[in-house]
Amino acid sequence: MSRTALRICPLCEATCGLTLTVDGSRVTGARGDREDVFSKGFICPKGASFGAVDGDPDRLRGPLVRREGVLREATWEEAFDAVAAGIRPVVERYGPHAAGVVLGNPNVHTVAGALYPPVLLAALGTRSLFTASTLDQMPKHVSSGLLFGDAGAIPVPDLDRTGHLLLIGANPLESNGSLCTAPDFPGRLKALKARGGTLTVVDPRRTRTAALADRHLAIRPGTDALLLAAMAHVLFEEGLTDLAHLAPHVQDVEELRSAIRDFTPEAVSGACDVDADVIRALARDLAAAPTAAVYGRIGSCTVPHGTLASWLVDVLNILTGNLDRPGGALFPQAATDRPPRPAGPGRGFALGRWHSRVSGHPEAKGELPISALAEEIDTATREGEPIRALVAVAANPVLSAPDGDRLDKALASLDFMVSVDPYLNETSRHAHVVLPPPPPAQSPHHDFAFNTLAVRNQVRYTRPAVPLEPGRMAESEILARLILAATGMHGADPAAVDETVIGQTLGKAVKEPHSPVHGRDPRELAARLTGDGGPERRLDMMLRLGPYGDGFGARPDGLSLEKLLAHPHGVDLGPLRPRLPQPLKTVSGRIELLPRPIADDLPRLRAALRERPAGLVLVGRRHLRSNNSWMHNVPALTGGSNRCTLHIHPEDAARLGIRDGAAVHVKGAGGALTAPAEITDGVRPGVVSLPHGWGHDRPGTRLAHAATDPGVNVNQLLDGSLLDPLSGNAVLNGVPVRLSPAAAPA
Ligand SMILES: Nc1nc2c(c(=O)[nH]1)N[C@H]1C(S)=C(S)[C@@H](COP(=O)(O)OP(=O)(O)OC[C@H]3O[C@@H](n4cnc5c(=O)[nH]c(N)nc54)[C@H](O)[C@@H]3O)O[C@H]1N2
Ligand SMILES: Nc1nc2c(c(=O)[nH]1)N[C@H]1C(S)=C(S)[C@@H](COP(=O)(O)OP(=O)(O)OC[C@H]3O[C@@H](n4cnc5c(=O)[nH]c(N)nc54)[C@H](O)[C@@H]3O)O[C@H]1N2
Ligand code: SF4
Ligand SMILES: [Mo]
Repeated sequence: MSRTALRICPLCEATCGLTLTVDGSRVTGARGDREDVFSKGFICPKGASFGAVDGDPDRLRGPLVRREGVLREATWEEAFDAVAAGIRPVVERYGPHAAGVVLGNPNVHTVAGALYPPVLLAALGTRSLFTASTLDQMPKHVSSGLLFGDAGAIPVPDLDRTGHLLLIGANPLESNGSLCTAPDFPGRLKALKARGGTLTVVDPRRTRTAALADRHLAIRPGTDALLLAAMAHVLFEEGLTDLAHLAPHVQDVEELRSAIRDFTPEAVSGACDVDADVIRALARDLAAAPTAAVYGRIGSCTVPHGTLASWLVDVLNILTGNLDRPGGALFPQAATDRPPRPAGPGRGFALGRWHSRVSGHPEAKGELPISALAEEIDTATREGEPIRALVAVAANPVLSAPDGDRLDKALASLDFMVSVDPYLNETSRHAHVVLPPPPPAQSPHHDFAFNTLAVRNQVRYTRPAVPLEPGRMAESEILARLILAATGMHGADPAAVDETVIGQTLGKAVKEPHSPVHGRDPRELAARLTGDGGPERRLDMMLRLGPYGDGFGARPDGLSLEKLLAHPHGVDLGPLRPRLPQPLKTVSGRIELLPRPIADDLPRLRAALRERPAGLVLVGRRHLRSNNSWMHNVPALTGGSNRCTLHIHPEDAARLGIRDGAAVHVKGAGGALTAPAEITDGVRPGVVSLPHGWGHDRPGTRLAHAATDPGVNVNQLLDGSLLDPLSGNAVLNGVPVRLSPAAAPA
């Protein structure tokens, strides 16, 4: 007997509602939920393969513990015993920073990943935190921190209402969007065009997104900050700035004008490979559009000037009065956000409060660059102890971060490592303990992270579509037990972790004058929480304290878990609304348009005007049926055009004597690899492209299908030394490489 169940898709940032068909504990089908308040039935090929992803036979069914060097099946009790025995001695002997934590991308796609890692970090007290953010959007956090005083305040393009979208280094027709949660991003772009709006795409590749655009600029990789600075320059020079409603909230406009004086279109044109006339036209069109949004993503972040480019994206939105207005770029307000505090000066955003031990990289947002993880493990210094124990949750840095071969060796040298991961893969194979979470159908879902980045305010929650199979443990319980084991409380009741958080949060809330529960008794509030277990009680608490919440009775129409459960397809909270100045937490209480660290980094950008390395540079690409490093094990999602090939322009191929399909030797600073050439004018001359997340040929993994067509690890071409200095973000795009035809077939 089959039945249906709702489940929000966790496989990308679009957060589509799915209707699953379930047979026993097996998911046999997935279609778009037409009643979902946000996704309205949209689904992509990955979502449609939810059942295959969920039911992958290579998913681990129970914990593994290393005994005499070999990972063997064990009980949960043995596994957590081993965690406590592995981590505690390291922390006690060498201090908390000798225990590192690595958090990977899927943490933003699970309830457990949102609720427990912050507790783990606070309890452990380690500064050795490395996450996928420094392979991704850390530049945006830093620019938001500096501009708005809050690293989490990221403006989102108002896709459904804008008249003009300038899209930089993003390919939502493959990625389905990022830092802009929008189910059916492709449909929303088509709707923009249908209502007479314009779409401009800046990308060295002619992507499917670029093909949809009114104008496509095949920029030279890594030079977007120059292009955007020149656009800002034109706005000033031609008197096209108009801060409009923003004027009372912005400072340092004149300082900005003089700081970017020398970034003229003529000066940047040669570096960017974009005509000065075109840059002027881009700036004029942006200023003339009734509403417009500039939006930058991976291609604008994972480059040497990632923070400057991210800053300039918002600078352009501000100078044209498009920030915080309908049709421009707005700050979403999620249902689980903290209750909005009254507007006014805040504490501001600090960078570099501590530095990495080996290379002295500044922390950003409490994190060290993941590019430095290997050296923080394998290099002893006088400054302190290397990392000797590692907790990895949903992370595969051996493939996703630079120089996986070095990291591979470093991980093998650890005293202890635990991976919370459903797979035995390139990274988790080094663990002494592997704790596998259940498949997604057996987990609840709520998008704590992506609702703060969504193009429409809405809230949805789905309970597990399938009950936990015998022997499985919910990921929330795994993480709660891991926290206890790592912090000297091994064996305590995991529910205590949630109850402690609830007690602390409510205790704080009742003291805040702007909180809806100001002055009440936290124990009385805790007793009112509903929900099946700790994570649901915490969700209930956040909803009720939040901006749309019922305030524990203060606003009876407001949100609570109970109300959300009564609306299984979600609750629509309306279009994005202007919110300034409330989100600002800068020391001045205003938007600080030219923050000191940014001004100090401009000379480096100026130097880039004159640098034009000869030779080819490498960029990445994504495929609709992939997801970073962990979906190549699902037969339905691999093959066809989803292959690890080197895209190369016909002119470059001819010059180098490379034939289509032939093996090419690619050499970078961190290593070399051989991949088959795919000759295509989809990539501009001077640029080659390889996707990331491949290279599934290491021993000791359990990824049977992925191993049949392993591909190569593009990140082996990097040595980890190329970073955006302000954010510590890895440079993954615009990397110099040398090519030659390979002797043997790829
Ligand atoms: N060259 C190059 N490199 C890149 C990029 C690029 O564009 N180019 N992109 C970068 C970006 S944007 C990112 S975000 C990173 C991603 O890099 P990572 O953060 O390493 O993420 P994934 O590669 O997706 O690997 C996720 C891991 O989580 C596991 N996992 C899957 N589902 C779950 C779950 O529900 N719970 C738990 N606990 N684990 C789970 C998977 O088995 C896998 O081991 O890669 C980066 N690397
Ligand atoms: N199908 C699929 N979807 C995904 C993922 C996936 O792996 N597969 N990963 C998810 C994750 S973790 C993320 S962060 C998002 C990322 O979402 P997007 O940012 O949309 O990622 P990409 O599709 O890699 O698009 C980046 C584009 O930047 C271009 N580019 C490279 N260098 C430069 C440059 O210097 N300047 C400019 N202007 N462009 C440049 C590349 O050619 C590429 O087309 O996607 C998410 N969604
Ligand atoms: S677009 Fe993303 S969230 Fe929607 S079905 Fe596809 S993978 Fe899932
Ligand atoms: Mo990402």
